[in-house]
Amino acid sequence: RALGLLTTDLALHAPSQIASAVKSRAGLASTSVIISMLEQHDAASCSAALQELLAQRVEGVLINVPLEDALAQQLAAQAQPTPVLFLDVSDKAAVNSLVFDAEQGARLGVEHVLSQGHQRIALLGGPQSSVSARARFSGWLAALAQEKLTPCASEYGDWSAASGYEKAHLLLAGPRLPQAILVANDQMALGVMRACAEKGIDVPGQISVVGYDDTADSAWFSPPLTTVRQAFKEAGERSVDWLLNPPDRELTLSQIRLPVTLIERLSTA
Ligand code: IPT
Repeated sequence: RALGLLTTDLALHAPSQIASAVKSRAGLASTSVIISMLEQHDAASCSAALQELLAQRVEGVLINVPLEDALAQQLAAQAQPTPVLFLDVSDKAAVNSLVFDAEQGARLGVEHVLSQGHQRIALLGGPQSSVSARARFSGWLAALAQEKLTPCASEYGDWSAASGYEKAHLLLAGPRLPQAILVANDQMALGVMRACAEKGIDVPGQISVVGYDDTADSAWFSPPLTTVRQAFKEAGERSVDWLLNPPDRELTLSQIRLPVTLIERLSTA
């Protein structure tokens, strides 16, 4: 048996940890996984990569690529009758999906820093081409607005630690430091902490930093990172289980929303 995994850049920690979980779980079911990695997420590249997987007679395809609703729906139609499960789409997309609750994740981060008494909060979002990055960012704004707050500064990175480092220098350039920075993923948070260290800004003494993902290395950052945990292993496992035993897809769409949790470590106080 074989499944297909169409994934975004595996050099990023989150997609690689999902791929790892998918491989392990499929292995237990004596199923191989054919991985196709996309560096570009345009319609033509996605469609061509999906076609190549289908040509290898996979019995289901998992798509972990940030996709707008229309393109996801188009790819699902292209794969018919092969079942497809999407991991990085909005919950408005009319496709089978298994996604983490971005609104909850954003709210958990905001509530955490507010509970520590911080009000001057800066935001470092992910790339605006990613639906999940946009959902986290708008979730932050909504949670802040509930407390009648707006961010004191905001920037967007590209998920990499390098972009976190670079954008942190902009967020830290104003006359008053933010009291907390909410970051859309742990890799960018790593870059933020490096920028703070270089400027002699103590984390968490002067600034609290909250990440997002809880990838395997985040407990080893210095200081260990407070972050919003997305259980990638569970997501990978459940995706494989779904694809190997899809519900009767003629009847309804499966839209599974996984909860996230706040992991409090030492980068916030
Ligand atoms: C999302 C990660 O949170 C982020 O760090 C980055 O790796 C991104 O993936 C890459 O697309 S998780 C995704 C399932 C929304």
